[in-house]
Amino acid sequence: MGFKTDLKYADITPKADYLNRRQLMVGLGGLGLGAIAGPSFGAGQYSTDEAPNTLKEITAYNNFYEFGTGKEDPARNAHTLTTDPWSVKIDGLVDNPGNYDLADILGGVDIEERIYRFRCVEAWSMVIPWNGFQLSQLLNRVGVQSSAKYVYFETLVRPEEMPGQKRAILDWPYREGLRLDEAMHPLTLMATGIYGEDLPNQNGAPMRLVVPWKYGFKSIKSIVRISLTDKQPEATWNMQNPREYGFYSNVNPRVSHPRWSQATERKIGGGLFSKKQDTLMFNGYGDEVAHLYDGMDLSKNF
Ligand SMILES: Nc1nc2c(c(=O)[nH]1)N[C@H]1C(S)=C(S)[C@@H](COP(=O)(O)O)O[C@H]1N2
Ligand SMILES: [Mo]
Repeated sequence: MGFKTDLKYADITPKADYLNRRQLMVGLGGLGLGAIAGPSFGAGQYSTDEAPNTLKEITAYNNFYEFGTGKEDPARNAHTLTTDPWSVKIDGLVDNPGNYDLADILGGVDIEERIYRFRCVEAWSMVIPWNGFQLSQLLNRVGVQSSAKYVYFETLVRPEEMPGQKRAILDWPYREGLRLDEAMHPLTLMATGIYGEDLPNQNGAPMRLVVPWKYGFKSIKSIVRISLTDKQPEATWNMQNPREYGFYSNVNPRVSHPRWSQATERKIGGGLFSKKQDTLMFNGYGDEVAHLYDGMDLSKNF
């Protein structure tokens, strides 16, 4: 039959490609062309040249259900969280499992600035200048065993300091997971700061994941456990409502959420009358990540 039932990234590349070239200064640093690329902040090979949101916007409008479900709740409530001392249990299919002190983790990685687009599944977005390290650096250090296929992450459970956890809004701890190749991708960041300052509590202090081509809920905050597994791990929103939230949850303007379109998004901070902007395939990171999903049908939510 002449009907095309599957949709692959190549079918939709021209537009995504064009937008991508414009918005990502891919490789400029490596080629030494940074100087003639015009004004740019960040200028790393993975940073967007779009204007970042203000620190106020980034820290006043959050999703962090451990501190309440309202967008202003995290800014109001997250001051109660103690982030020092902080340790992360790294276990599962690794050569060097253990409880790693935050300082120990930070001592073995390179902190960079990454200005990333950030797209929530609720159809709002921001541009955020993170500081952090490539997750691959930490994983390489602890030694991923060849049988590992996925990485699992957990947020702290401490209801005395996280008032949202006194109610079973979600099945705590907040959990997330990535396929190992996604976790090892150079775009995948463990963020420890914003605008050169320590990460504010409401943004997931002291260490949170940032996966810019996926919907924001994959970017789990205040991480206390990283586990290498050979089975697809549990993920909070996927478990809560698998029909609405897939395990992969790559940003995809062509696949509507069952209750709203994902074709456009509202950039926070644009004001009451700001126009919505088009949502980009893989949130604009298609050139970098589309190959991870070769053979997968992108006309479906998964
Ligand atoms: N532990 C935890 N991590 C979380 C969430 C949460 O409720 N708890 N919310 C997610 C969602 S839905 C989004 S959009 C982002 C929001 O990150 P931001 O507040 O730094 O913008 O965090 C994600 N990580
Ligand atoms: Mo979100």
